[in-house]
Amino acid sequence: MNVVYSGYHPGTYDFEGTPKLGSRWTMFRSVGQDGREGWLYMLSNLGVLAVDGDPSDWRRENIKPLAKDPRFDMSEGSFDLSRLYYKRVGRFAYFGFDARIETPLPAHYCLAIDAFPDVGYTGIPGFTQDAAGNWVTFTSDHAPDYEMVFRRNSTGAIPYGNLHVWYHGGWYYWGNLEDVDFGATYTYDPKNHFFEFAIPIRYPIRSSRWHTILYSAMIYNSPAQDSTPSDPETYQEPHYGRRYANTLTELIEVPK
Ligand SMILES: [Ca+2]
Ligand SMILES: [Ca+2]
Repeated sequence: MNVVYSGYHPGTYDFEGTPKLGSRWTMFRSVGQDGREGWLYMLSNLGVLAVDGDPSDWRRENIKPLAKDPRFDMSEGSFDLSRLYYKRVGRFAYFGFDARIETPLPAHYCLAIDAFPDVGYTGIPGFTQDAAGNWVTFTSDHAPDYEMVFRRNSTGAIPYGNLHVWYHGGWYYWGNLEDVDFGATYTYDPKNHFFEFAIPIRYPIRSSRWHTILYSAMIYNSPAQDSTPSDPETYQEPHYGRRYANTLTELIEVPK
């Protein structure tokens, strides 16, 4: 289990484990005025979503999808997206989404996040690419400041989940989400066709309001194939290459 630094209070250090298995433990260290220290460990399994690729916990918690797109509206099932779930639990933001795998095609799943007004990536269709090299642009209404990019292989393995940040006019690779500095975790279960991840709320969504859209793409320079929430610029049939570049507009507000 990774351990991440999660806050500082006078006289108290607070650490929290990543929620891979649904459990959560918190470690407190306090130092008294006389210099003596005390430790407290807490473990909780109650009401916590498990990042295990099993969607049943979202149903058990009666969490409705944050965004929807029709199932089977993309002819290539390995790019079809439908339900996107979100729930904040404590210091973590949990996400889950349907990610069908029906053919040996690998895919990128990209979560674009507009966290700050008046700045972010918009791009020029067919000339500029998103953080994953996709021919995807946005409107200035919701220009993303962050992008999480997960690659799913044909076997269902997820070789990486990366965080990119838009900074001073360019995309920069920030790191792998499972690096200890981030303390995030992700899992995909090809039997359930369900992807889950959790990320500490301070990365990268610490602003008071933010909007997001999830889209699928080929792993090599393609437009967005399908998205949730639905976006009219996505496709019903696979499209490849820069001449099919698309501009996504339907970002949805995420409650904090
Ligand atoms: Ca789960
Ligand atoms: Ca769909």
